[in-house]
Amino acid sequence: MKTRAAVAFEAKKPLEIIELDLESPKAGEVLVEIKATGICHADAYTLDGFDSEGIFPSVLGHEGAGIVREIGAGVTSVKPGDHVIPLYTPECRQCKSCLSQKTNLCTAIRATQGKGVMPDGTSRFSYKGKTVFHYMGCSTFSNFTVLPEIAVAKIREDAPFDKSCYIGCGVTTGVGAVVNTAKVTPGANVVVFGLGGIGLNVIQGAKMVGADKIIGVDINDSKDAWGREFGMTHFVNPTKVQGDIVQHLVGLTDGGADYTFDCTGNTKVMRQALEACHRGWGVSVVIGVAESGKEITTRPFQLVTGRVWKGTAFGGARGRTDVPKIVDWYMDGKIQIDPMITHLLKLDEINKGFDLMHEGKSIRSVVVF
Ligand code: NAD
Ligand code: DAO
Ligand code: ZN
Repeated sequence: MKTRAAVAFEAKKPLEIIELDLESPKAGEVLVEIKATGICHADAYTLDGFDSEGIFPSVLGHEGAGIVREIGAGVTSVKPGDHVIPLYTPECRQCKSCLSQKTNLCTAIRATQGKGVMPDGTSRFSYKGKTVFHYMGCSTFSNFTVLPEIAVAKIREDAPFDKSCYIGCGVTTGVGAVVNTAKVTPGANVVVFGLGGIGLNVIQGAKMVGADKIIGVDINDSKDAWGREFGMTHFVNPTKVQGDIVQHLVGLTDGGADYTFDCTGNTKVMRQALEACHRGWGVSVVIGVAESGKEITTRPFQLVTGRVWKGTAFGGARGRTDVPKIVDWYMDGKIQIDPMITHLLKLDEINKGFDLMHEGKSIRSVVVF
């Protein structure tokens, strides 16, 4: 079949909207009609050439929602007509990682996904007879895409696609980091560094679980109002603090935060986040993805004295199990998504979505097919 898609032919060039050839799903795969897709930093990171493992030409996009249109042989967990969210972190429920119940980092299709191909080692996309590669196993910048069955979460049918797509990455990453990775407890003091599309979701996750102080830290004053909309109780702009930002936050939290989150990807901020934790028990979670080659440092005594440094991918969520629950939280009004979708675009306008992100003018731009 043919599918309209925004294709990344090479790094640092705008996406080209063209018609691609798409093969039918093979055994264990499903064809999904993508109804909406968010534009996330990882897509920009790859398109801007920062991802040393970026593969071109490819169909980017990993934050989508759509409808199953066809299933390959042996597919049993979804059927045509089911509404789904593609998962860049699949859940096979059979590999060592899935069975451990200690991580969401399923390894079933890890090797081939990283090479831009389906589990059988080939791509379903092509253009003029030449291979076009998949991206993060999702390729949601195409109106139709093929995914492994284990990489789709079946969701309720009354959830609007232009909002639920954000659960495919940003919402689950932020809210999941609070609920699954940090396991923030009611009454806790929380500090969130970086109030973009991820940090705001950490804030609303912290509010949902009953945190007491929720302190947002951002160098951009316009994030003060954004944070408060989702439950932030205090705002700190580090560029306007007299003296050391860590000491300032330790003062605000009676000796240090119970939980801190880095949502900037800046390794200096990651250190501040760790050191702003309370001695003896504070937990700092790295969510931000740093530029390749960057390293984190702190004095080991910070860890000897009981602070815990950990990280999270996709909010520690087991996609097929947890994503439908997060959709329920949204539909039940426990979390908000609508105000964070700042721009709705057509596929032809997708490059504008990247511009808005780079200019810091959007929280989330969503392309609707
Ligand atoms: P964003 O650019 O929208 O937000 C980042 C925010 O950090 C901005 O508001 C910016 O003003 C602020 N900031 C920058 N420097 C700062 C500093 N020194 N101190 C305080 N604030 C500062 O980005 P986003 O979409 O929210 O994503 C945040 C990070 O999360 C990115 O690195 C992204 O790649 C990563 N991410 C990780 C996962 C995961 O699974 N771990 C998933 C999605 C995104
Ligand atoms: O299983 O080894 C692995 C890799 C899992 C990929 C997790 C990606 C987390 C960062 C995503 C950035 C934005 C989508
Ligand atoms: Zn698995």
